[in-house]
Amino acid sequence: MITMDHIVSEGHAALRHVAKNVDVPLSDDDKQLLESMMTFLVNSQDEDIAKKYHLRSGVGLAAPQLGIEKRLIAVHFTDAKNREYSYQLANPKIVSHSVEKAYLAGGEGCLSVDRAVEGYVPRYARITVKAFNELGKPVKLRLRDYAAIVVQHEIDHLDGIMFYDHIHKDNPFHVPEGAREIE
Ligand code: K1U
Ligand code: NI
Repeated sequence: MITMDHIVSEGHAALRHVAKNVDVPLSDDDKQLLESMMTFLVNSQDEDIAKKYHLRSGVGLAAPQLGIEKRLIAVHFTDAKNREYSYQLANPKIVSHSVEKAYLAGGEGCLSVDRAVEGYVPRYARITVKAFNELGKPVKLRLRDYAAIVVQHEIDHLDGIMFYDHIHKDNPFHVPEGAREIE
């Protein structure tokens, strides 16, 4: 079972490397890894389990956060419209995106960052992602707003990018022209 002990923190090289694509069909090891990443997210959102195992709550996790440099991510959350997003993805790729940007009003956090980092993190408001699911089936996801932001945060982990790399250096609360705030 994945716990916080398995999650690497800032300073670990895996968080700054470009991760490698995995073979499709997925190996049993990669399938198992995706499944345990999803179980971590589900557990982390369960008050009792999270308390028992000292888990920080997460909506997404990328393999490099476990020190594993593979292009695998899991996301699990509901958006403001109560739509559920629960995906295990291999080799995710943003194939198109909006010009419009969006950012979370409260900024972003990261399970690999044990400190609060203030500032807006502008990202594409809408993205289309191609990937393979846990069964090795190709999937195409059209995501917007919060869902688009979470998936971009996770794909960034596969490219060695941390959320604060996107924060304006001189004015962390700078709003790029036309960017939309998401509550
Ligand atoms: O990748 C990670 O470190 C997980 C991170 C993902 C993320 C955070 C903020 C914006 C986009 C993506 C987290 O899940 S931090 C925890 C979090 O945002 C959250 C947890 C429970 C409920 C609601 C949000
Ligand atoms: Ni993160």
